[in-house]
Amino acid sequence: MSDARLPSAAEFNVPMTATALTIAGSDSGGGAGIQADLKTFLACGVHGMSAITAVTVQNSLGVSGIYELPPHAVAEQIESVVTDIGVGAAKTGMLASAAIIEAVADAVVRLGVHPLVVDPVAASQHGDPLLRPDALAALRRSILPLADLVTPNTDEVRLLTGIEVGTHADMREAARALHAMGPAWVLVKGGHLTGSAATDLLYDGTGFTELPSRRHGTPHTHGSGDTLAAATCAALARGLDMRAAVHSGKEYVTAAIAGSYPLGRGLGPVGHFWRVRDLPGSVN
Ligand code: PXL
Repeated sequence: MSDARLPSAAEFNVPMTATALTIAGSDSGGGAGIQADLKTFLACGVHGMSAITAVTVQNSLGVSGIYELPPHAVAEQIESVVTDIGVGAAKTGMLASAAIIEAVADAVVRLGVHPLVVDPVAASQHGDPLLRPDALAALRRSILPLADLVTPNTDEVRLLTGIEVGTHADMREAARALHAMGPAWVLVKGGHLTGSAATDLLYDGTGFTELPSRRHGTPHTHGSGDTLAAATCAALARGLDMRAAVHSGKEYVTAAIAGSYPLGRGLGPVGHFWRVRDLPGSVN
């Protein structure tokens, strides 16, 4: 359904309702991926939409199957919602393959999807790969230059830059290296570092801002990275500037981690309910 005469994003519907689009994979266990993003969008007050890249077969014990969608099907989902409903902000999560990455990058450019938060998802919390190894180069080349914000954890930093982050100085070096790959803003997440504070580092090419928060000693943090990126995306869709949006995203995910809960026999999810939890029979 491509049409070379498509109008620019400014000519598409400017929605009265704040809208956000997630371009990501489905988690059948409901804790991460598309499911985490849509719950986050709801809790953060925006109308959530999805372009599914892959369906994972997954529960609290891990990922046992991945079914990728055809790249053109991913692009068509993006085009469909952009050209009718309008997209106030978008985020990417699991992109699975180089072919899907190229299709997403092409659609983002052609349709003027903006602002774009890129969570460079490479693996699940159990270590199950969610990105083909040959797709890393495509992520670097085709998606990072389109990102208004990229939100890697320390494992993703190593894959993208080769930098092994162990200290705050390493985080700064990594932020500089990532910024040189094209994104306007970089948020290096320090949650995997040891220490009592889970400090993240925000960098816009000129100044560093450290975003400390209390570390919660729970193993049930499945979907926390997706949730941070989605909450930041929702805040951008509601018109906040990047710095305020990242603070808002961090506030939402920190409370969601504090409200995480065990589920199944493995790793439970973060609690997305905390802004809507005073309902009879709610989970927490
Ligand atoms: O949390 C990263 C992530 C993203 N997307 C999907 C996932 C996961 C982690 O398991 O399953 C679909």
